[in-house]
Amino acid sequence: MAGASGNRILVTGALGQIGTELVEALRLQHGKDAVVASDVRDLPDHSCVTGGPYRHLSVIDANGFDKVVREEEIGTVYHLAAILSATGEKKPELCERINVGGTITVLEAARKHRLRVYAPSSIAVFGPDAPKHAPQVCSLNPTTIYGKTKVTGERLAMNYWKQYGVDVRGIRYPGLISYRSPAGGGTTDYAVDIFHAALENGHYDCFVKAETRLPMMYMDDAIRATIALMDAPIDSIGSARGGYNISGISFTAGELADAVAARVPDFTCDFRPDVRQEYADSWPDSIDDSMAQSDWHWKADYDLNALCDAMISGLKG
Ligand code: NAD
Ligand code: AKB
Repeated sequence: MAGASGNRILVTGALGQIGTELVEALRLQHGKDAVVASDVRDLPDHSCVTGGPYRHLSVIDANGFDKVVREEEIGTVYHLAAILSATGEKKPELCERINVGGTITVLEAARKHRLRVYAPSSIAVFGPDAPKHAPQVCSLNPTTIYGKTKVTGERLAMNYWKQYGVDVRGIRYPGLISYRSPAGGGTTDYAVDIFHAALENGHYDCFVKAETRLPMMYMDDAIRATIALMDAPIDSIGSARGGYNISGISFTAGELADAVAARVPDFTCDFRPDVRQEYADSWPDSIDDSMAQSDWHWKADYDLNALCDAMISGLKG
């Protein structure tokens, strides 16, 4: 496949939890003018808007997307725009339109303009029938709408690679924990919200049961993984290119509450499960990431203690 028409980077959904930090990391790596942040929201004071080029752009507007790719001389897209699991169950049509429709917009532009693409997947691709320690390869039968859109995204990525040679890569992120930007309507949001609530009120009502165990990861590890995958030589990328499992930390909500209580005097947590318990129960406890380890040398740095220390010192400023 011939090279892309440009060599700048476009990030979709840049004002979200991951984009806020990925744009900063990419601008440090490539220079601020080389990275165009975009989102359907307008937040004039956001660091992605004040720190470099920004375009208002909806990923379901294929013509608008094409125009931005041409005008900004884009060669690589980090496609983060999406509707996450909890919002997706409330608004299933919107979730399919943005997650599947938006990915098709990006992949079609990639085919036409010879772009490289990063399109993340999620642990939500696994359903209740998958092993609780999720392997890279197994039947993917998610029960959430969001999970179904992520399975479709992985299949689209493989199809565009096989049929058109579009270099699309992705990671099945675990629940991501960070302090710079709020979590965006997912099931794993409790693992972010608990830190804010602990420091603001000394108390948190957690919406999953104490014994709920999910794969999680500190944002710095996720950003490092994303850049490592995209920087890896094309020959090292194997059959998991549409969605590599990556493992960070696996802990229960109760263990997280205890770790927060050890750092925030008098912190208390009650567990009051709501509908999101069902989504969490359908996902694995932990992830086997041996393919990411062998293909592009992935290894997480943060354990639960390091994550809690980083969150609390980050939020205290
Ligand atoms: P987020 O909800 O925080 O951000 C998504 C951004 O997309 C928002 O800023 C929103 O305004 C934007 N957006 C929504 N509709 C849009 C549209 N039509 N056009 C352009 N932008 C639009 O999400 P995130 O946590 O940053 O997730 C980014 C990606 O990573 C998603 O694909 C998500 O599925 C995946 N992921 C995230 C996590 C996590 O824990 N954060 C875990 C697994 C996978
Ligand atoms: C969500 O909870 O929806 C996301 C995810 C794991 O994909 N954080």
